[in-house]
Amino acid sequence: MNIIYSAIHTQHRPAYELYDGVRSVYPEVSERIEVIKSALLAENLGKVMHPRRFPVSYLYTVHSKQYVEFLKNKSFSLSKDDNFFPSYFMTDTYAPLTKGTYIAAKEAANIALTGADQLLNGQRLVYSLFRPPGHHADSHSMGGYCYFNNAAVAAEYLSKRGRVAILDIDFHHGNGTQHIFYDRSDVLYVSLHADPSKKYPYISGFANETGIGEGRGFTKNYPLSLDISEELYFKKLQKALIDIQQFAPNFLVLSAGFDTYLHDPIGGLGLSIPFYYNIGKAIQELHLKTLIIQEGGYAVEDLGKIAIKFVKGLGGEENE
Ligand code: OKP
Ligand code: ZN
Repeated sequence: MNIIYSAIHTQHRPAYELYDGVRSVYPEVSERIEVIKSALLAENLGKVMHPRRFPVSYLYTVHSKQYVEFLKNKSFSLSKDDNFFPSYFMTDTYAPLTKGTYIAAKEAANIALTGADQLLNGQRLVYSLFRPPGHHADSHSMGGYCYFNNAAVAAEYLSKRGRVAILDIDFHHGNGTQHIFYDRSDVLYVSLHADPSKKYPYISGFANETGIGEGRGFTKNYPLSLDISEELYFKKLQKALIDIQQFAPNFLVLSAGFDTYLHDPIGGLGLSIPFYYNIGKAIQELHLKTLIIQEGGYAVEDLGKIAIKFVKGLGGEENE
């Protein structure tokens, strides 16, 4: 399995987030990605490849030019240790800008696009391994550690060549991804996540959000109770997989967040490390060309073990 990776992510290093206006530790750290990369390599599950550079116009397919330029200019204008909270183009106070934010976020999109390209060139499974994550980033706004919506950029690119299903298994609902494709019938968005009446992003992810206009029926949300068992989680996952099967896509974009893990410091749905094999396996049984897109997961010490199980379930070792 190809693992698309670049060290540029380390340039994005926010000092803190604001929780109800109070500074608190920023869990979306560089080690997350490094730990996953080392673990997958140690288990011989893949080889690292570097991304191509795509023109910035690829971002304009899902984000407004005003938003992209704002982010770029603001980020470049900052000094080395600034941790800036803009008053515009943001949905919450969990996505500060730093000097390296634009370059890292742009590189994340390059990694997602490079992975998508490899699916078009015949790969069955590719892991686009990057940070910052993307699924909370909307067409005009950053939020929840996300700046550019990497899954959406990749899905949009793939949608020119076939039908695309996005399966989002991060602990948090991907409000940005949902919104970007909300009125479209050629890209299905299916998400399993913690009940948004209890957990971030609060504003969306309810079961009655199913799409609009032509997109009606092409958004599916499975909000989950915080004390869900693995057994019930698996049943919900199977429902989500049936939705995808019925849609009969050519490509699967998998927004893979590992913050559903039992010991995750900000998420935590009680899922154990071995259970990620079962999740991966169930998804593999769809037999779709699959692009793994990194979203959340903050239990740094265990992320490597989780990623190994997940990739093994997905059949990553059968690929060279
Ligand atoms: C990003 B992703 C705890 C509050 C956390 C923001 C969550 C962003 C999650 N300090 N709120 O979906 O993993
Ligand atoms: Zn998350």
